[in-house]
Amino acid sequence: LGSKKERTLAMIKPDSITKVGEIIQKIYDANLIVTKAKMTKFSWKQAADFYSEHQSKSFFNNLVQFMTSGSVIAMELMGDEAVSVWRKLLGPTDSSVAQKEASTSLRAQFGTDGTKNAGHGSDSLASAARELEFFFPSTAGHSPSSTAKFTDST
Ligand code: DGI
Repeated sequence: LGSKKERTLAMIKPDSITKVGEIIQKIYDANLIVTKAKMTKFSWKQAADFYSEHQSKSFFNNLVQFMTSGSVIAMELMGDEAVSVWRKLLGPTDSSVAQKEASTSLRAQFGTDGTKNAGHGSDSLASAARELEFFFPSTAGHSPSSTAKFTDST
């Protein structure tokens, strides 16, 4: 009754890859479940495509540099209000801001600053659909060809 099951795209960024155990524990503690997972490494183009909405920003190059600096783990999370629950677990975008908050978030615990901030979470259901398709493309064969897809380079 009243539950709103959602899916969202969560990503553990390169600075927090060694914290995967603690992060997945927090996901389950928050009553979300991991329904898909993939450990991979972004090429420059894949990271730039994933963050294309920020391409005109001053921090864009730093962001892509960081996102390609090591492995990431992309996950599909499912549960009630998964989009906002995961964003709340992450905390504020800037880890130094997160560290000043009373409640402990993943970015407060594992992030460093505005760029190295431990994780990513889709900010809406529409973003979640797009970002899940990026990492976990559907095999139905009707997805838009203009959308950059994540494919392993191995
Ligand atoms: O959804 P978020 O990751 O919380 O935030 P966002 O979609 O606005 O930005 C995406 C990423 O870009 C963010 O995780 C880190 C980087 N970023 C955003 N704003 C800034 C930034 N990096 C720096 N250095 N400075 C910023 O103001």
